[in-house]
Amino acid sequence: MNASAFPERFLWGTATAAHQVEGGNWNSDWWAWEHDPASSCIEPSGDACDHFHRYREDIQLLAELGFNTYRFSLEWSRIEPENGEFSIAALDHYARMIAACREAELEPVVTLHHFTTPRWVAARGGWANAETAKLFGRYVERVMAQIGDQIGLVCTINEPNVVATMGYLVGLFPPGERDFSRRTAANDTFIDAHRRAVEIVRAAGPKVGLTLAMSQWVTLDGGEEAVAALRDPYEDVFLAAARGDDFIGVQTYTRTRVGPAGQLGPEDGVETTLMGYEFWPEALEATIRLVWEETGHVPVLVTENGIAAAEDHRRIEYVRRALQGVRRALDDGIDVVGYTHWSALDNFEWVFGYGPTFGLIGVDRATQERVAKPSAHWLGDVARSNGSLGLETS
Ligand code: GCO
Repeated sequence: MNASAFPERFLWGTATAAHQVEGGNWNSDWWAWEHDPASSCIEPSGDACDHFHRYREDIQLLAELGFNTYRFSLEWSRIEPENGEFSIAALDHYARMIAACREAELEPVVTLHHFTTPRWVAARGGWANAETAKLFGRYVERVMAQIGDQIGLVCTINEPNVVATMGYLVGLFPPGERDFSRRTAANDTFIDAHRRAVEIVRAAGPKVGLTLAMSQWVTLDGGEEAVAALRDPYEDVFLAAARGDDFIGVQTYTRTRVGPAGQLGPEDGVETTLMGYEFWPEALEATIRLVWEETGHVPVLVTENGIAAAEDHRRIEYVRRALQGVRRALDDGIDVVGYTHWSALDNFEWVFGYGPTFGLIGVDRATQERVAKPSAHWLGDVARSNGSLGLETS
């Protein structure tokens, strides 16, 4: 492959989410969910990676590894702990994180909502309540007033498709409901919240988009109707809502096979990851192409991609192949602006707890000691060389 086919100023980074790394996020619906015996959570998040206190060292380490970007999220339940009551201390904390990124020469990519919702919002009906879009808008106004001039890129809502589906249809995320019409209501509220946030963020200066969980759909014979039924409320409605945005965040982990009876498990003989997903790095390229077409050419930022793996060399192989796909997409003229790997640190993987390790950097759960894995050094070198080293076909 040719050296350095990546555009100048391509963003190379890693991603985290507040609740998965900060620790002590007791005021969110997820903390309550983790401690609810009715949930399927296998363990609580606890101190997580104590990133709330250790962010400076973590950001420094990411910069030393060679990255130029860090994607992280703000925790709404810290910034607005009760209805209309804003914490200046929490806002100052995130302003310090942004400043730490700037000092380390990492472009901050800031997500405003990553799965967690303040308990007081959840108590008012959460995302199935249309009013939540207005509450979210007020929070975004307050955040932008404080830090809008310090950031270049803002993701409004992380994977609203997952939160709506897992929380209101599948019952695995809070509030644990299983009702198709409640999922539709949550979709609608998320789309309204996103549109409001886009206006507010744009007025403050940064570029703005949402991020979506995407999958490479593989339709087996007779599965056409089933795949359309799955895709429409999960993907298509949000792709339509993202048209005209400054970028769209693509988050892809694997492919999904669908037959006449619906979604199928992994194909016999295909390697699986610790999440039970098929090891399928080419899914990233397929979803970038799909998103580019479906949104009418909104620039793509890969906001998440990676695997949970005990054997780190499988992560390197996965990311190498995924990035080769990104390069093919670029070669075909698709505007891919960056890649933030999921994840910087081994962290709290929601209902699955600390078992699935997605991190480039390992975290000792007792001492919080960080150890950069070989994949961290490898991807950092890829980043430093702007993709001209490390991506050769093996
Ligand atoms: C997501 C999730 C992450 C998960 C990751 C791995 O946005 O999909 O934000 O929080 O940890 O996807 O499953």
